[in-house]
Formats: sequence, structure tokens, C-alpha cells
Amino acid sequence: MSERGNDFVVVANRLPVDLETRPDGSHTWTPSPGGLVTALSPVLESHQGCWVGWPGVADAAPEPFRTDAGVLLHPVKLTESDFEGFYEGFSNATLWPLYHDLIVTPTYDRDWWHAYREVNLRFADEVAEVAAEGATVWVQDYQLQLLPGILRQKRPDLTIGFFLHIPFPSADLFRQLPWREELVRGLLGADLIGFHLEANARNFLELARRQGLDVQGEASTREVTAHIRLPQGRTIGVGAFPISIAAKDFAAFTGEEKGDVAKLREELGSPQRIILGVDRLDYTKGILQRLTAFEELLDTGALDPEEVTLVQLATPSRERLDHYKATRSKVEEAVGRINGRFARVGHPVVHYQHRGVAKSLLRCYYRMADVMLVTPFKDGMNLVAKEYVACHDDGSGALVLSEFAGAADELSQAYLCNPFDIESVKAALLNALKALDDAPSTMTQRMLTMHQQVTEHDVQLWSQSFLGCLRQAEEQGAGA
Ligand code: ADQ
Repeated sequence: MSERGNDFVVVANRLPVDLETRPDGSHTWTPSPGGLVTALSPVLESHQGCWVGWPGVADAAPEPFRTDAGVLLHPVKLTESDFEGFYEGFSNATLWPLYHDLIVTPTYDRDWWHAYREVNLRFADEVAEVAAEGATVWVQDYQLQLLPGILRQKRPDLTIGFFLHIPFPSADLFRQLPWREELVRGLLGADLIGFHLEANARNFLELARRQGLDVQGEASTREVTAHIRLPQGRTIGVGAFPISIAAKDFAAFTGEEKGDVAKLREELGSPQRIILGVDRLDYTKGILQRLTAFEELLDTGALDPEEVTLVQLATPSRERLDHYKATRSKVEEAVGRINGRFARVGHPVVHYQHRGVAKSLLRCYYRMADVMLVTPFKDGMNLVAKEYVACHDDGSGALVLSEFAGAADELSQAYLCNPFDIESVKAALLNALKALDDAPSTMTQRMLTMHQQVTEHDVQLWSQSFLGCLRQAEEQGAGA
């Protein structure tokens, strides 16, 4: 099959592959199915689909290859210096903190900006290479915000969608960015720009208004009722498309799995209540605040270390960046301190793992946990909250959720808290634990309501609604 002539192209910073080392020491690339892959596979497979992205290892680029389902994976090579400037620098030390409302201070570095532009240009070359005449290209996330604009110039025949997986900040914050106009111009190369929430879309529309653009209508969810009309006549749709998970992959526990869940509980010493946190180790996720809230509740005697256990699973993330190193060391110090103060030898009160776990095991952790603590300071959506809810089709469990996670818009039956207010996190956790004891039927109802919401609004709905609106936006707005 030809590598050119793909009618549907997904572009993301990361290609869904992992580099595996064989027993003989040689390397091979294996597909790694994540949420985005699950969402996009049906579309990729039914078209002649292609995924363009970086394979995740600097200076390496496997030959393009097809997955078993026939999707072409097309690697973009990044050098170590691209990785530092484009990925660690501009993407994760400039845009990430800026878009998460300055939880840490962004660094504005001209060399990083140049690297970001260079890499976006390189991605555009690769996409232009593989996309058929008139193809649909769906660009993902903050690392590639210049790509729609560059592609529009290179290939005006393409239909281009852009989706941002992280929040979009208020116009007042965004205007700090020295390269704000170029970035907006990049985004405006798309036919449709999608955000998780209407609030994010409104921030973008406000920014467009302030830049003197003609904005019509207001943002809504899973439909496009807001448009930006460019002076040249092209129209861009803007809307909210809340991402979700492949909910059915997290439901329906077999008898054997239920046995695994019970075993896991025993391994933790069969505490009366288990509280769980699952995150990338990122300063936006509020892991330290959560530990502090737990510690204060132990300290005052509101929680008994003989009865309650906290499990924190933290995947390593962006480990070379200073803010990430500092977050890890503060989290690990807190874990050690809490165990030192409240645990008995052989019976930790906080179990902490700084590694990813396999999806099958993660399901068991979710199902086992009586309370899930999801306390980010800011989060585009937060899939962990939805995964937890999806695992509780029996109505068990309780979710404590930050008001600042996008998921709070949909999961209103959660115990909502303000992670900036430690008393609010403590109160939400205590209320959830108390209600599990005192009002089990209300808790079951709350969980089942959330479970239905997640099941009925899964990731398939997300990709279908975005692509449906992209088709419409293209039909209505294309032209000049
Ligand atoms: P993330 O910031 O990575 O995503 P999230 O949405 O919670 O945050 O997704 C994390 C994923 O990693 C989940 O699927 C979870 O299961 C997995 N994961 C986390 N810790 C793990 C562990 N220890 N072991 C195994 N798996 C683990 C960004 C945005 C979010 C947005 C998503 C999707 O920051 O706001 O929801 O993209 O758009």
C-alpha cells in the first residue's frame, strides 16, 4: 500500500508506539493502544488512515509501518536538541504552565520558540507528504498549534481540525505570551477548533475579539454555534467537545477479576477504607495537597491509620524539568513523613508507587478503591475520574473531584472540592467517607448517575461529534 494518498490523517506529538528491547538486545517498535487510539481507530481503519507523530525516542525514527488493523504509522524524527527546545522547553515549560493558569511561572525563551516553530514546520512537511488531495487532517494538542496555519498555506485543499487537550487560559493570561499573535494565526488555519469545555472556547473567542477578529455566536457543546470570520472570507468553527474514555473497557468485571480485586485489598492489609490517587506526577495534579490533607486528618484523629489506607500511583513524567523534580521530591518527602508519623512497620498508611501500572491492574485498583481522590489545580478534562466511575457499574465507591478539573462539569454527583483550600479537600474526603457508612443507598445512586453519564458520553461520541462538526464546518466555511 502506498504511503501517500491517505484520506484521514491524525497528527499528534506522540505516535502510539513504544520502543521494546528484545531478549537479544535488539529493538522493535510495538503499537501502544491509548485512549486516543481507541477513539480514532474506527475512523482510521475505515478510511485509509494515517497517524503522524514522534515515536518518543530522540534521534530515532523507525520506517513507517502499518498496524495489524491497517493504520499507517508515520514517524517524525526529533533530535535531542528538538526535544529540549520544542518539547521540554516551549511545550512543557512555557505553554503548559501558561495554559494551566500559572501554577508555576512560565519561561519565555526565544530559542525554545524557534525550536517550536521548526518542529511544527517539520510536522507540516510530513503531513503534506502523506495526505491525499482533499484529505481530512486532525491535529492534536498544544505542541502543534502552529501546524494548522502552516498546513493551510502548504495545502489549501485539506480540511483541518484542531483539538486542544488542555485548558485554554483567559485572554488576560494568554497575552503574556510574546508570540501570541503567531500562535493564534496558527490555530486559525483550522476549519474547526475544539476545546473540552465551553469556558475554554469562550476564552479563545474573547481573545479573537480582542485581536479585532469578527466573532459571531456563542460556544456550545458538541455542535458549532460560534464562528470566527477572517477578513479573507474564510470561516472557522469553534466549539466544546468534552473528551471521554472507552467506557466499556473499564466496566464488566469478571468473577476472576473480582477475585483479583479482593486479593489486592488483602495485600494492603484489608483496611476498612482505601483511598486512591492515580496521576502523572505533574504539579498541576495537586498530589502534595492531597497528601497534606490526608496527613492533617490523621493528625487530628479524624482518620485512624489502623482503618484507612491511601494508595498513590504516580507515573513518571517530564522528569528532567526542574518543577517536576521538585514536585517529585516534595511528594516523596511527604509520603515518608506521613508513614514515619503514623504507620507501623510492615503496615504503611500511604502506599506510593512511582511507576505506571498495566491497564488490567489499574482497573482492579479503581474497583478496589472506596474513595478516589482527583484534586488537580487545573486540568483540561481528567480521564482518571472518568475511568474510576466507569469501573463502578455496581454503584460502589465515591469520587472526590476538584472543581478545577474539566470533568467536574459532567460529574456533578462527585464530592467537589477546591484544591487551593486544604480544608475543602479535607471536608470533601471526610464527607465522602462518612456517607459511604451512613447513606449507602444515596451513594450508590450518586455513583450510578455518574456511571451512566460516562457510559453514554464515551470517547466514540467525542470523536464522532468532532468529526461530524468538522465536515459541516468545511462545507459551510471553505472557500477563500
Ligand atoms: P493527562 O494530564 O495525562 O492528560 P488524564 O486525563 O488524567 O491526564 O489522563 C491520564 C491517563 O494516564 C489516564 O488514562 C490514566 O489511566 C493513565 N495513568 C495515569 N497514571 C497512571 C499509572 N500510574 N499507571 C497507568 N496509567 C496511568 C491530558 C490532559 C487532561 C485530558 C487528557 C485527554 O491534561 O486534562 O483529560 O489529556 O484529553
